[in-house]
Amino acid sequence: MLKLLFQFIAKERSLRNLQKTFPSQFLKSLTMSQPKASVNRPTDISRPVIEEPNSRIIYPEVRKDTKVEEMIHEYRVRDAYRWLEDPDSEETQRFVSAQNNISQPFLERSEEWEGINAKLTKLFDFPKFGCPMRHGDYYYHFKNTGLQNQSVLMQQKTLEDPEVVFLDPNTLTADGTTALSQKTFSDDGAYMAYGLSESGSDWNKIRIRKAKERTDFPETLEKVKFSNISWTKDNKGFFYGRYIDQAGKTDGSETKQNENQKLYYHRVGESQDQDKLIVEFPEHPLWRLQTDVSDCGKYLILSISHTVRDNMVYYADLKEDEAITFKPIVDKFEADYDYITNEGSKMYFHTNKDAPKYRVIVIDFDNPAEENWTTLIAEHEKDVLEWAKCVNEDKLVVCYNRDVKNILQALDLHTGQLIRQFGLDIGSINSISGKRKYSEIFYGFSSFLTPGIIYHYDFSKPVEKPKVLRESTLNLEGFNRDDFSVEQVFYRSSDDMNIPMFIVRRKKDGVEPRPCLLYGYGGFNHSLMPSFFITGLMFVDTFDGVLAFPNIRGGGEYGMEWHNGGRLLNKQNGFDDFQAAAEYLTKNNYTTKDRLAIQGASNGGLLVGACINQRPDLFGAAIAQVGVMDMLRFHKFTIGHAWCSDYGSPDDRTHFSNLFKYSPLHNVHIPLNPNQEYPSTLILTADHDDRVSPLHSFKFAAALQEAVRHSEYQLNPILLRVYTKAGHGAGKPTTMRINEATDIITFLRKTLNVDSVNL
Ligand code: X98
Repeated sequence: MLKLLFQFIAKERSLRNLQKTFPSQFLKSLTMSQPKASVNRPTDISRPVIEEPNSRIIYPEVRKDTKVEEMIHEYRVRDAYRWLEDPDSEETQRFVSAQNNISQPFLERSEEWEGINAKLTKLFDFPKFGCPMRHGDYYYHFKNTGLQNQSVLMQQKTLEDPEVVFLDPNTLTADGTTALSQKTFSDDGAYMAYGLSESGSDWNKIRIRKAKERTDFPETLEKVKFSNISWTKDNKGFFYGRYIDQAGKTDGSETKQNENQKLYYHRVGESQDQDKLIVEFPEHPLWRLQTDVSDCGKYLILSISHTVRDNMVYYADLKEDEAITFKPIVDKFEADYDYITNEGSKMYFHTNKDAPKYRVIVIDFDNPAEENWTTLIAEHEKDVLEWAKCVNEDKLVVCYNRDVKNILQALDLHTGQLIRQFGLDIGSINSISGKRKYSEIFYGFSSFLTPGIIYHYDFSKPVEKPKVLRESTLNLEGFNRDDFSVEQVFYRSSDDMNIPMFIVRRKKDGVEPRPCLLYGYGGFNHSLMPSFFITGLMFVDTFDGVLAFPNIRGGGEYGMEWHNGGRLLNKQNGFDDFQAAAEYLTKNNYTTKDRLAIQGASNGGLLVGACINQRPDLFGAAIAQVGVMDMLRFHKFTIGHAWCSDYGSPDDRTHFSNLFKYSPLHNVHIPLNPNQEYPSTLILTADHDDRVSPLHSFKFAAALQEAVRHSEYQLNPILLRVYTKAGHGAGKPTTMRINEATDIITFLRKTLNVDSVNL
């Protein structure tokens, strides 16, 4: 088989090139309908796994509903697996069981699983810390002793005092599936409003805890989603957003579109039905609302979004016993504006308005016309200004992204002049805490070989250097970080752009090629920064492998131009960049096709899905986690409509035809020669993922398995694993994280051409 593949690799052509050789009519039928041989087979999706002697997997028969066919724009679109969009139907549940009945024996019940799980458990088992935060009379920080399912929020009088448990989510459910999803303290630190999320869902239940007594008020606020919490400075209550009208289930397993978020004010100690409606926009059901109470306490700043980029800004004066009436400051969706702080009516915002690499501007709310806006920190020529935070009365701590490495500085709030540079290794700032009224700050740093360092700096002691307050180190016997190297290379894209890529591997000369894990995201203005990635490190250590992190277009690594270069009608650029990374790694002898695995989650799951359709010849294995796979219908479920800023709307003809070209579900092919064989593919999703509904993975897996079922060229397995009581990723208990990582590494061990195994 391998020899055959090598022969055909000489004739490598992209599938998009290859598609040109087929009549388009034929391609449509490949993607939309199914091979005739299986049309009349009985639906039997509950039978046990059968592995044939040559290891070909017999996939469950999945019903194809040929009646579901629509004309959208001028395209005739069949959707044979539309029925899988109903998470509650018995048939969908049988599909899930049948898929797990294949994937679980292949993964968890294989002989490799236990050993890999034991090593991953050791890798995860080291103490982890969050940044301390000062609120009123106490400091708080998150701590995980190593294998606790959820990190525990600790409270201390001073940084030297003994710590006590303030809130331990592990006590809330035995399996650790209730997570502390957000928390915001009142200005005086007397109360903490906190959100709990169950089974990984985006839904939150808000409760309020007293700092001194460490007990809760009786009320619980429900139907809260995509909301921050902003306390009024009188410490009596806070603003938050809720979807009060959402009917039916709201446990995260539903797919219903989230509409009509409304802003409420909650007074501590009262029940939720007494909450005051502050503002709603019934004529704009998709708008989402976030608020800031200004540092001076006099203004309520309302940020309105309808996608995941660009927001409008309104504000209201907060006067006791007066109605809250908003006035617009920015009334167009054309840029991002993030409130930083204010001095009287002069409001500081972090924005990309006329500044693709971001700047800090000052808007005087008493004189808000755009021509009167001033720039405090001008856009940098090369570096992206990721965020700015006001501390110690008159300082701004700012974080830049320079060629995918973070730079941290303190600037003067009034002049923008540099006050201090905080030296950092190659890596990223993953947390910051500090307040305008306090002189001290804490910041968290991590990188590929650095699990986490918490630094402490006090502006009242300017001659002192930042101190390491806490540092996490791995406990794995025989693992020495000095044995590994991190390098950054720049490779050329197909259209001659320079794409950065981090490469992590054991320092060892002359032992190439090696197994390689290529991880990507490429979207939503999100930068894939050097950070601690346990699955990746496990891959490098266990298989003597290479971990590659390319910063493909669509992300925010070089600001809006980089983002725009890989979104909407340019989305294909990100896929091409990822494929070019694979070619760079094989051409430069880091790896070979049969040792190269790709991995991505969420928008990165889409990346993986698109790439295995377009260039199956490039990869040996693929892991697609919680991916967006149906690009013609993503906007219909939960928060999917908000992603039209990256993907375009399927309701628009031009965008529809662009989406149709790369939508993983609609570009599945039957392998007709060895070059078209799909890599071994593991599709992962979870039953409470209400960010990217599991229906995307279900439909894609069903279409893939159907397409390869009778292909003599497809020996690589295509598996779907659906986790229970889990969501998109945030708040996942450690046990589940370890088990998922074990499934991934087991899959790669079994399917990639790996010759060295260090377990
Ligand atoms: C989202 O969909 C973000 C969703 N989201 C919001 C807002 N708040 C959130 C709070 C917690 C979790 C998610 C939140 O939109 C929000 C609320 C009010 C105003 C503005 C925003 N994202 C994309 C995602 O998850 C990528 C970036 C974040 N995707 C999944 C894109 C494709 C796959």
